[in-house]
Amino acid sequence: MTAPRIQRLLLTGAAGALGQVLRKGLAPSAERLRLSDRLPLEATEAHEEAIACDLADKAAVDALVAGCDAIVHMGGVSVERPFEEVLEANIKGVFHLYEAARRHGTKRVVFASSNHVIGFHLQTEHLDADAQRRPDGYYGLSKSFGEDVAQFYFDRWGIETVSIRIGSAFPEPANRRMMSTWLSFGDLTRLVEKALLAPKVGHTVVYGVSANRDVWWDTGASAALGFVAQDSSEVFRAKVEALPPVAPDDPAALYQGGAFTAMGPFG
Ligand code: NAI
Ligand code: 15L
Repeated sequence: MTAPRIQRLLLTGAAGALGQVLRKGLAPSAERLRLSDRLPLEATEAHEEAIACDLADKAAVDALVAGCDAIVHMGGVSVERPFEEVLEANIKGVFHLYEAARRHGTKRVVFASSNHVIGFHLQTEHLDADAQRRPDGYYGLSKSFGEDVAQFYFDRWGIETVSIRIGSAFPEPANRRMMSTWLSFGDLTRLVEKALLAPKVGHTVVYGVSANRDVWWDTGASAALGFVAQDSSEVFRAKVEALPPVAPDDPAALYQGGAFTAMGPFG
């Protein structure tokens, strides 16, 4: 095994579903792994350290980032929620993170963006990373803002980012839409590793998706990082197609963002 090239890697959202996957999967990539979430966490391995932090707290995020040479930013609101919640965790949170990265000289960020940045495109469309953004809610808007913050901090301060528009990262696809959008945990981990270690990424936007039969997204940008998807939703096809059918005019069958396009209003 080659020696890790990152001295101290910060993983936000470490208590979340994908954070728990990456906590294990990224262990070989860094000498030290700093785990953070607003939920309490414990370091259980010699290479780990744990710091609780609310991303909405600018001073706390500044202290959290000190000493880290790279960040995998998975923390925040991960579904459609009222704007005020999304504002604190995702919009202020991503600004606090990059501002801290600038102050502390952090060189590379991997940002968990989402397919909900382009959620209002039809499922019949094939998109590359330059496709018009069509966010499908406050959550998608916050991820779109995060991508803009990443671009700005590269153009102005040279901090490199790979923004991964993650499709659906779950143990297995839960419905017909996810047959196209599914990203296996193994492929997620391999993609994040490449995003952390690939040379000269500037700000690159990639789609995070496995090698599914009917993918809606161009995967050239992730291939350029050296990523090769090893899994496919195809092995789950019979199970998913046994589920009750979805009406053709249901948002779940119409739009790339699926049900997110029809959520809200809140209150
Ligand atoms: P999750 O909801 O399981 O994990 C998010 C974590 O962020 C939680 O542990 C939560 O406590 C933490 N968090 C929330 N607000 C916070 C705050 N203000 N300060 C500090 N921590 C806070 O979500 P999951 O599925 O693990 O997703 C991880 C990231 O990937 C999220 O940013 C999500 O938007 C993104 N993503 C996930 C997809 C998926 O299919 N799982 C698809 C597209 C994007
Ligand atoms: C996301 O961005 C969410 O974080 C996740 O919970 C799923 O809903 C996923 O997108 C999806 O579109 O399937």
